[in-house]
Amino acid sequence: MKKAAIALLVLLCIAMPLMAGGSKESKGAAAAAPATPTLNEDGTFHLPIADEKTTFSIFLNFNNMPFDPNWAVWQKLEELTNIRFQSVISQSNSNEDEAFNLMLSSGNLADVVGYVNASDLEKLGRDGGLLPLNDLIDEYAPHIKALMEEDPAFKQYATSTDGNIYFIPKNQTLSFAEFWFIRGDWLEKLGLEVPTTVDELYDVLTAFRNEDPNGNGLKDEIPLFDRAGWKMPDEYLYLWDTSIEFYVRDGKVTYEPLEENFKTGVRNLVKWYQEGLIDPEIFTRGPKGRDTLLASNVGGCTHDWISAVDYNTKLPATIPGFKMIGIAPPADQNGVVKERTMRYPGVGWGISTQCKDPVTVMKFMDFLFTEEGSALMNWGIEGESYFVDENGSKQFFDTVLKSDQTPVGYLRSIGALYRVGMNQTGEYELVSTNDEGRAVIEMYESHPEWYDLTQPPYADGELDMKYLPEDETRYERIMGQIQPYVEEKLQGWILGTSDFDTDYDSFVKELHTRGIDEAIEINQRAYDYYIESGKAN
Ligand SMILES: [Ca+2]
Repeated sequence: MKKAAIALLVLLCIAMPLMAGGSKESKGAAAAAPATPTLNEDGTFHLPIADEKTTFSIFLNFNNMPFDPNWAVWQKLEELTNIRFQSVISQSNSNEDEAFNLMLSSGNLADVVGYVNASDLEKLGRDGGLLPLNDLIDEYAPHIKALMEEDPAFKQYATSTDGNIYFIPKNQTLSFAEFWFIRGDWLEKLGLEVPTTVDELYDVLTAFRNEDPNGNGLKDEIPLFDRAGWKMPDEYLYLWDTSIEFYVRDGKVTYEPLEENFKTGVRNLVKWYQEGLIDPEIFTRGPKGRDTLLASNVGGCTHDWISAVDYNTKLPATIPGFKMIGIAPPADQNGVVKERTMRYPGVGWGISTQCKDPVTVMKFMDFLFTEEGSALMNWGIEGESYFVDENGSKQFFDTVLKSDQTPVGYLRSIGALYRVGMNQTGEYELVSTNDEGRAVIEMYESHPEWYDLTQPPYADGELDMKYLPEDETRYERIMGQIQPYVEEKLQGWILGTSDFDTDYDSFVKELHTRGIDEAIEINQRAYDYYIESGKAN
């Protein structure tokens, strides 16, 4: 939602020409296009998809990686399908939102468009920029169609509140997302137990701060750090069961800054920061923070993806005994253990109304859901990144497992695991991680009660829900006033430039003035819709 406001303003300016120029005509063309079926008569996928080399333009910039047709996986896909995607974003571009808004304001949409935010893609669809894919899926995407029939959650995520499917999501087959990790060797060295509650965590972090676990004689440890601090400034508020977002309690949407837990959480966060338990650069360090802090032997504890244990393979050579261990989420102040982050179907890609041959693109999108397409997107190239062992199981080569990057980082560098519609099987996480990684995955998987499955997907720290079109504009306008304000206030309290208890009442008043009550109502409608559409499937 945060990014949506700017996109919206720009989109309002170009919605008219898009609607006038495109959608109906293209839809008609799609339906009328003479096309061979996607499958051969024996049920195998008909390759190549295009008889001659065909190029489509594409807008995609995942994790600051603009799409690159020269990635090995996409070279292979091109070889198999005769389809090439040419990025409309330059390789040096690192700002996805800016690039997206720029494309919208130019009025020239790429043939294929993927974006970080499902609601922005759906809005683009409703405004006539993306094709409804429902009929195309029906006719030309048998694998996607079958998955939607098998997996109602996948279909629910793909379907906009107007009933149209504007993008093919990334399907995830595992529930776990992030885990808690701590330096196990530091615990041992200081004779400490694994912390199981937020108070015990406080004691352990304090010991990390004061007792020189890295043994260099300097008080240089950064007990708690997070490479997502720049985009999820409230991630540590989860420790006190709160955040700066909406959250559902007993079927009622609440805005957490208005709730009691928020006060407990922020007061503690301020204290932890002041006492040097939290990375002083948490807001600015950026995505490379984990590499830096672990490699320099100062980072102590973090909440992150499984790749945090990859350092156990890489770092002991330079940091003897280095060991990150996975621990259960520390129980909050009420004794409840909860893990807020969960895997959910992710955003994928759609076809713009300016695309001249949507049928061919649809077939390509379907190919990624075949076994062969799935292997490429999850494992990379056979013989280069993986092999099939004598039991018929895929195994990564050391090129992947012992890469200078993390295994996931390596796979992404060849174009696998990109943010497109595909089946993300997650096997790569189990296969590519080490014993510690498998142990923590098993621990979290064996505790489904840590996950609140009644919550809508929690994406990058925000509930990911679909808004009714009439609500969406209003909602984004309100949150455009609230979100930056709250983030700024939180940052000020933590950094100590303003005092939380002095500010709180006027802060709450300001939230009401800026329309938080209406935003809660809109979210309640979105949540009720989420529950209802789930039942309908
Ligand atoms: Ca030290």
